[in-house]
Amino acid sequence: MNYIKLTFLSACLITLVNCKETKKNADKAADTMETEMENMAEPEEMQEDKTLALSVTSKSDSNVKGEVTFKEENGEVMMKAEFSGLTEGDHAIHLHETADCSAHDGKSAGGHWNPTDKPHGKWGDEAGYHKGDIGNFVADADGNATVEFATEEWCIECDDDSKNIVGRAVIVHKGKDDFTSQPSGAAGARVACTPITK
Ligand SMILES: [Cu+2]
Ligand SMILES: [Zn+2]
Repeated sequence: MNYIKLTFLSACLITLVNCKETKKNADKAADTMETEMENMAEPEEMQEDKTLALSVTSKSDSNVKGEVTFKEENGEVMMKAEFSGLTEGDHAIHLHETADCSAHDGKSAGGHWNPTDKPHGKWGDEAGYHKGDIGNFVADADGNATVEFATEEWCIECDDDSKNIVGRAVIVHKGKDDFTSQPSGAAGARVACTPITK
């Protein structure tokens, strides 16, 4: 008796699974495009250690908030930053030499990151520039700004100290970089900071 019951139950179960399988196959066909796209995304996901997502801390009594992401791909590092709480107008953004944002005024991050011992300047200038001299950006009337920057002169955790941005800090200034004043462009107080760490 028990054996018969069990057999019947098994038959039901198999039917159920079969039904499920058929439905699964139909779904699979419909989702072919999606599956293909997922497969294509896989190699990129394997490089996840080459992406840094950082949140800035407000400094010097500012209300600045924001996120900065760095992503290395094919020998290029792309930075994307989004800030809020800024004063309207121009602001300088640099990489400073030390991943330490502990000081109230952000001075613990040190001077501009300058591994190649060049004068301060505008990025790409023949007269020289620091590897941290990203430049200026504009905040809108609401105090929001998006900054995008990409360069092959940086890397994320490579062996070349003149390129590795890990261990540095991102600093946003109250004012504008004049690209000439030494050693840091006279951009004023440091209003946001984040250490670049893994
Ligand atoms: Cu700076
Ligand atoms: Zn500089």
